[in-house]
Amino acid sequence: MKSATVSVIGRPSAGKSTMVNTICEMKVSITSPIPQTTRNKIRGIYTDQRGQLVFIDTPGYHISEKTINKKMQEVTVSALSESDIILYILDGKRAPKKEEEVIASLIKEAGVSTVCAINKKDILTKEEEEDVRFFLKNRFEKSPILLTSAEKDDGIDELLIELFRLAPEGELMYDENSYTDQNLEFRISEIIREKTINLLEDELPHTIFVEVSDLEYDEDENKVWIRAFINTERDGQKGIIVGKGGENIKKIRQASFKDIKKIFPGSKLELDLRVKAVAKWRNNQAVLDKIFRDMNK
Ligand SMILES: Nc1nc2c(ncn2[C@@H]2O[C@H](COP(=O)(O)OP(=O)(O)OP(=O)(O)O)[C@@H](O)[C@H]2O)c(=O)[nH]1
Ligand SMILES: [Mg+2]
Repeated sequence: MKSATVSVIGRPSAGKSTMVNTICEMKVSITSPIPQTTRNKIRGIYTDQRGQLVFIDTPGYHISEKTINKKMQEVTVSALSESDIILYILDGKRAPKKEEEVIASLIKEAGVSTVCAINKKDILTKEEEEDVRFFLKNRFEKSPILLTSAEKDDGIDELLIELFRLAPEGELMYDENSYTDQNLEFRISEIIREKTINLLEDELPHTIFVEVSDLEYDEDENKVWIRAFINTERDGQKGIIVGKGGENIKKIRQASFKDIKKIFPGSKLELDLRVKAVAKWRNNQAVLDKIFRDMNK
C-alpha cells in the first residue's frame, strides 16, 4: 500500500485549489478568479485501492515585500520540506517569467520528487503549451510533465498514476472515508469567504475575515444552527457587503447555505450571517494568531 503527502505548489491562480477539489471529489479548498485566495494550508485526502495521497494546498507564491505575503511565503517553504512529493502546477496561459523561476528554484532546492502539471488544458493553444513545456524540460529533466484541466477533470487519472508511482510504501494516515482534516468551523468560514469574494471581487478582494461564532447541533430536531460574522476592516465596507436593501448579504447567505448544507446532509440548517467592522484586523495580533493557528491545524 502506498501513502504520501503531496504539497501542491504554484503561482497564484494556477488552479491549485481547483485541482485538490477535483481529485478529492469534494470542495475542500475555496477557489476564485482572484489571485491569492487560499490563505492557509488546506489538506485534501484521496484514497483508493492503491493507497492514500494527502494533498496540502498552499497559498500561491507571490514575490512581494508585504508582510502578509512574507507569511504566505514561509508557509509555502515549510510545506515543501514536509512533503513526500511536490505537485507543481503551472497556469499554461501565462508564459513563465521571473516569478515562475523563483518557484521552480525553490522546488529544486527542496530536493523532493516532483510531478509537474501544465494546467488549464481546456483553454491552451499548442504554442502556449510548448512554452511552458520548454521551461519545465530545462529544469525538471527527471520529472513527469503532464497536461491537465483541473476544472474539466481532464488528465487527472494520469496525474494520479504518476503520484502513486512516486509515493513511498506506507499505511493510511487518515480514515479511508475522509476527504479533509479541517475542522467544521474553518470549513464553514472558508465557504462564506469564497461566496463573499466571488460576489464582490472588485470591491473588496482581500479585506474580509470570516468567523464562526456559534455552531450548535440540536439532536432532538436534527438541526444545525450556525452564526457567523463577516468581518471587514472599515465600517464603510460593511455597506458594500450588505448591499442595497440587504441584497448582497442575502446572495452570500443563499450561496453559502447551499454549500454548507452539503456538509450536513439530512439535517435542518439555520445560518445566521452578520457583518461587522473590526478595526485593522490585518494588524490585530489576536486575529492574525487565529489565522495562523488554523493554518497549522
Ligand atoms: N479554464 C480553466 N480554468 C481553471 C482551471 N483550473 C482552475 N481554473 C480557474 O482558475 C482560477 C484560479 O483557480 P484556483 O484553484 O483558485 O487557483 P489557486 O492556484 O488555488 O489560487 P490561489 O489560492 O489564489 O493561489 C479560478 O477561476 C478557476 O476556476 C482549468 O483547468 N481550466
Ligand atoms: Mg488556492
